[in-house]
Amino acid sequence: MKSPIVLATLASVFLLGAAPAAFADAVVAVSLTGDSTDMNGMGIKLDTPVVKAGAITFKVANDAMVEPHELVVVKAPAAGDLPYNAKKRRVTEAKLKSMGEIGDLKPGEAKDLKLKLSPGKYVLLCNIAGHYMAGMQAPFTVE
Ligand SMILES: [Cu+2]
Repeated sequence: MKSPIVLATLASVFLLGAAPAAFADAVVAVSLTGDSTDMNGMGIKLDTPVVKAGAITFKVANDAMVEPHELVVVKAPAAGDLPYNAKKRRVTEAKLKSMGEIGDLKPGEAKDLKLKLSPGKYVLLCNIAGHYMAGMQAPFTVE
């Protein structure tokens, strides 16, 4: 028979373990897809495009076969498209407010990006040359 102390300890471990769920961060699953052998397959898929403001964990997976990808989170400009350098085939990040990024994710690799975001419009993108225009961009809203 277990002693009351053991039971109390088990109960408190359970409660401590369960408590954070009530204050859980928003979690967004992000799938980076596509290989340069098939630029049409390039994309960023989110399991939700809208979350509440606060701590947000992006669970970012590179689901490509051979292609490295990255994930950059920027504040969307007030109007119009993101500034783009056609020669470099990249978004001009210096002209944007970057909120955070995960660089150089290898195929099959997954990492978490934890950010605190206030309400507004954001864009998730991969800024490896050519990937943004091939479809690696996704709007994201924090409300
Ligand atoms: Cu990419």
